[in-house]
Amino acid sequence: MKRVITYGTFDLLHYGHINLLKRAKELGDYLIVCLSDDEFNRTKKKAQCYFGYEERKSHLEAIRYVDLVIPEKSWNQKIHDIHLYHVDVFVMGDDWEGKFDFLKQYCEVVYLPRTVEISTTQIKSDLGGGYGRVLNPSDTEDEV
Ligand code: C2G
Repeated sequence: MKRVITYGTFDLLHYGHINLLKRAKELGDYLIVCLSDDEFNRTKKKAQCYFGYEERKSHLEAIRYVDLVIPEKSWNQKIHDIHLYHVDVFVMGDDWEGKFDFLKQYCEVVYLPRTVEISTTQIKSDLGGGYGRVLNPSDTEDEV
């Protein structure tokens, strides 16, 4: 069984993410997604996720290409993960081209072309910044 791993935040899941996961799975038989948890995501200098870790995990687990979702808590866990899960292929989008070549001594490293026309940043911008999540809808003004 050829085991593939990839890492990411996958917030506001969109077809660019799905496209990456589909192609990653095509490189093997079993796809592990290491999902940035909320605390680590804050250190990645990303805006607060719209969806929390458990919600983002449930989204990924519903995708046919994904076999296992585990938490990413640090930049430095990749070598450990590769050994622990007997990973054969490490995959990332090519916005990370070269950044993980140090893993080549442990497994195959593949950078796949990003889906350039979509991004979470673009989605937020298109929504006009009204991006804050309303947790108690009763707090909002009734739409007229
Ligand atoms: N991606 C893509 N096309 C897009 C957007 C994202 O192919 N339009 C890919 C990225 O290249 C990445 C994966 O989808 O491989 C997840 O993207 P993010 O959620 O933005 O993850 P990132 O912030 O790159 O976190 O330790 C590595 C980090 O956790 C990677």
